[in-house]
Amino acid sequence: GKVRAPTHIISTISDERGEEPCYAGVPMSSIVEQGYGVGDVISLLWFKRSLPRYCTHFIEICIMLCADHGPCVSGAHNTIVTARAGKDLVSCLVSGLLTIGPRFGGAIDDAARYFKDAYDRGLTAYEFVEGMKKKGIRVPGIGHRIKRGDHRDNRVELLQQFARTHFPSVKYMEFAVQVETYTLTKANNLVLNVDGAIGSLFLDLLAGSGMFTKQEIDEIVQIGYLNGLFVLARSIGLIGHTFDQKRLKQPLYRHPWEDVLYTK
Ligand code: Q5B
Repeated sequence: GKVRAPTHIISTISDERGEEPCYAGVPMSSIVEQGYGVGDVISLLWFKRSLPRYCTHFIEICIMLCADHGPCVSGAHNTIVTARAGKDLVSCLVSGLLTIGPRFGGAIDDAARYFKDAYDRGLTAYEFVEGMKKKGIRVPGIGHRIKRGDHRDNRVELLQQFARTHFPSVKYMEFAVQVETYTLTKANNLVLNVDGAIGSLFLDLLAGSGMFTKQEIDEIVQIGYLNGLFVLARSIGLIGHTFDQKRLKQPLYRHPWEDVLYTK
């Protein structure tokens, strides 16, 4: 019989060889005719399954709420400086994206990992936070440069409100709120931030939707899918900042001397 030469690539999420491209087996015509949204496309290409409408709606809300947070955050700042240096769209975008990490926007996966581990082990918020402190690790998903206990992040409240109305269970979110209640007793800026809200609520989505096995949830959390939501969302804003600077014909950026402490 014929022996198939071993392939160099294995791919399981999409196939463009037939009449029309398919995402996780769903043909493009169905995606359009059935009115799928970007949340459905993310479900197919990232999770390889169609998720219930409340889940895809939640994903879309995350994308919309994280699309931009003004010109002053790390990502937008880098993109603006790069655009003003006359660089092309892709360079402007990636220079902003490269700031996404454990301090800025990229704490969603770690927030999910630590909240899940602590909740599943039955730790109290106090035990969890103090345990992290002993290890010298900042609690991912907690803390913000401008948000405060008395000036909460409205995005967090919107996500929580949606989940309280539509999710079968919000146990991980409730744990994150207990953590926030405790951290706020330490400092007023140690609020549950947008990364922590998405991290904890995505755990609730994974655990409560009945669409994932325990093993699949562990794999998703371990691989780290969730920072992808921030990266994808913020790309929208970073592209916007690039166009904005070019439209405004802004000159090369140079940081003012007065704002630098030159010292030995
Ligand atoms: N302390 C976010 O810090 C920030 C602590 C903590 C225990 C914590 C910090 C942090 C975890 C990472 C995280 C996502 C760096 C943030 C985002 C998207 C965004 C951004 C935007 C958007 C802020 C002062 C004292 C120190 C620290 C202690 C601080 N955080 N202790 N656990 N988590 N969080 N990132 O204000 O005793 O004085 O040494 O790393 O979740 O990125 O809008 O800007 O949409 O674009 O710089 O919303 O919280 O405070 O570093 O001066 O710390 O608080 O140990 O204690 P700050 P620091 P001490 S959302």
